[in-house]
Order: sequence, then structure tokens, then C-alpha cells
Amino acid sequence: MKFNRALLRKYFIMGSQNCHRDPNAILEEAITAGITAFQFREKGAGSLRGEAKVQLGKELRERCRAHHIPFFINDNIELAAELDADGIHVGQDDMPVEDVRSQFPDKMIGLSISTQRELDQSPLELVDYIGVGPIFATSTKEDAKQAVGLEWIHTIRTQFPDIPIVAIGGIQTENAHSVIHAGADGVSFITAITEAANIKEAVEKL
Ligand code: TZP
Ligand code: MG
Repeated sequence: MKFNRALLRKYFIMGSQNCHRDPNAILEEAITAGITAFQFREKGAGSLRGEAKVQLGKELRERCRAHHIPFFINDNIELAAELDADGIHVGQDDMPVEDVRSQFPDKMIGLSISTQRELDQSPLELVDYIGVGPIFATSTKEDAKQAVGLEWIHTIRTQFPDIPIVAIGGIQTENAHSVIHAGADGVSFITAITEAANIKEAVEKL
């Protein structure tokens, strides 16, 4: 699948540890409601391991394939290969982007950027998009850094007018538009959907 910045607009991230009910049902509802990309992030307290993780990944992967929704894997290179993911998202402490790109010349690659130093030192020419944040405070990621605020999006956009940017961290229906207004191509979110009373309404507002 070829990268297109429009796919960043409503980028849903989820693992079973984020779900109070069947992850397959949540993803199906989110797809029907209009998400533009999905990332499988099975990680942290309560997450699945081993074969159970692979099995859930396969189910979610096939669900995305059936609806032509790009399927990303967080971090895990082996799993991205095994599930034939469309893309992979890596953080600054994961496998170096150079290695990910040489292993996956044709997959979409996203890289997290939280500081000016990371922005200056990362091989941006090798990635399809950058994930920036946490924009707002979040308790979803156990080791999340301090919130960087909307200004950070504006700062990056000024330095790199064309780079595809998806923002993350504390993004909810009420603040998503401020993020787009600040210059992001899209918003990524976990609890805005996994905790939503009405997924259809939430995706529409995001
Ligand atoms: N990376 C930075 S913040 C975050 C990740 C994975 C968690 C985002 O979760 P939420 O519920 O959308 O704030
Ligand atoms: Mg990581």
C-alpha cells in the first residue's frame, strides 16, 4: 500500500490492553465509522504475549485488509513481517530507522519525534511520516513523556512545511480540531475510541 498523507487524518491505535470488550468488535465499529488507518499496539500492562498476540494481530490485520484500511504495527519488526503489515511505527528507542527501511523498502514507516534534538538527528528522508507528542497529558502510555503542547506541531511545521505529521497523546473529540489547526495532517488516538460511549459519534467528531 502506497503512503498518502490523508491516511493520517484519523489514525486509531489499539491493543487488547486498551479494551473493555472484544477488540475485533471495537475495530470493526471504528472502521465503519470512518477511521483512516489502524495501528496494532499490543504493549504494556495486561497485554497479550506469544501466540495469543500473534493470533489477535492476524484477526485485526485481516479486518483492516477487508476494508482497505492501512494496518501498522508498533515497534515489532518480526510481527510486521509475519502479519504482512502495510507499515510499521517505531520510537526513538526501537530499531534504527535505517535498519527498518533496509528490511522493509516498500512498507510505510512512521517515527516518533518528541524533541528538537530528535527532529535534528533523525533520518527524516527515510520515513513516510512522523508521530509527534504527547500533545496533551495522557495516562494511556505508562512511560509517556511530558506533554509538548500544540506549539510543538507549529514549530515542526515551520521547519518542515511538507513533512506528514500525525499528532498523538490526549487527543479527544473536543481538542482534535485544534491539533489539525496547528498544522498536523491528522490525529492519532487510543482512549478517544476505546473509552467512547458511541464510537460512530466519536470518530465523526475527531
Ligand atoms: N504515545 C505517546 S502518547 C500515547 C502513545 C502511544 C498514548 C495515547 O493514548 P491516548 O489515550 O490517545 O491519550
Ligand atoms: Mg516504541
